[in-house]
Amino acid sequence: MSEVIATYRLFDQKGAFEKKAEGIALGLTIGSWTDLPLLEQKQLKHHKGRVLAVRETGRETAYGWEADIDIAYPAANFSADLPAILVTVFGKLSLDGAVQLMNLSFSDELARQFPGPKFGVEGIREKTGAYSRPLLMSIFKGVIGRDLAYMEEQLQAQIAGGIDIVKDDEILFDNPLTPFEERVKLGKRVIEESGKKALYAVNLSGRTSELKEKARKGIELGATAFLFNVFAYGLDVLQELAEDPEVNVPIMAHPAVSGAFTSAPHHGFSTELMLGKLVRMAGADFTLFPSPYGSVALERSAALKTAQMALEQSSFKQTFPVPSAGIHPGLVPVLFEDFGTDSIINAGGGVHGHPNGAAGGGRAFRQAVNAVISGQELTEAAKNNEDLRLALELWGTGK
Ligand code: 1AE
Repeated sequence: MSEVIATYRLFDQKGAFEKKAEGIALGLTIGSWTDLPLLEQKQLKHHKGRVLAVRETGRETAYGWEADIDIAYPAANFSADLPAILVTVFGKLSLDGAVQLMNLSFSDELARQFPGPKFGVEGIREKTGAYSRPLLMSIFKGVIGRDLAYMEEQLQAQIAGGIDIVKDDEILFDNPLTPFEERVKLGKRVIEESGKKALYAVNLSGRTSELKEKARKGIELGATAFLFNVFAYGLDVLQELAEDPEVNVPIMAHPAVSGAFTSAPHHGFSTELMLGKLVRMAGADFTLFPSPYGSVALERSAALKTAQMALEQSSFKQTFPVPSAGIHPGLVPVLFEDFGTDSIINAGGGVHGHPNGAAGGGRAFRQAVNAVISGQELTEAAKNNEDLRLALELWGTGK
């Protein structure tokens, strides 16, 4: 049967969870807060949510005892799009105090309605020519209020330092000093002049109704990737872009705003569901999320589960996990240990803040990656690699 199974985390008194689960299964489908005497048996059979499991975890929290419950919702209740699915499984329930939506499992028939990434990990490796190592990504920094000449200098330095992908800062929107189309042209020219296979993810921003046209125009002018603030727009907008055959460049999902839905310990969506599973289904080729040890830290288990959901075996191509924020070369060994080769090391301050500028920052990261691959300690590698030495001196090693 085509259905979606929702896993919730509930908080209540011990032994109260079966009744609560039944209340949710009925309340989010054909029931109400009071008995509806005219419910038909046929309706109940075809449309009521089914409680599949109730697992008390044995943990006591500030909101009471904890339990995870699974409820299956028949696909007959909703249209095959994420807005309808999210409202079905978590609509009014999300407003009802301490409750978390931890995961969603889609039947194959339902999953087939979603695009997944167009390029995924393999496609991005082909585009950048970078195999058997994590990719390196950096972020334009301090660009607001600066002109194209400043961006050009930054882009040249980042690419010269060996960065594979450069992205706009998520807070850089269309503006008179560095308009979208001019940034795209600049990116294309600088990358071509470098002779490298780097990508530049320009921030696709503006009104929702203008995005597709803007994306097409960007591609016509040479855009190689788009950065997209998916949680300010909604997952369905990402899906619309990913499904458009003319939007034939990778899309990078930025986590800005997602914390408003995911960060509370007993409320909202799990991080891994939003930033791992759903952005992948909706078509993101990359997913950025806070690393467990940077400046905007995410709990380690949530960061690891996010990467796992982005990469795990499924009918969709793999989405590249990009643990980010506060990353510097001294963190490369722990990034490797936690996220492995199929991940992207992403840094803004950790590239541009290097004493030898962004080129030095890029080189320091590459030296750190090479050291880890060859089984060398960073402090040992730093003896023969000046940029790495300077980075470690400035930011230290490890978490
Ligand atoms: C979680 C997203 C990180 C991001 O977009 C960003 O701009 C990070 O900057 P740094 O590396 O912390 O300077």
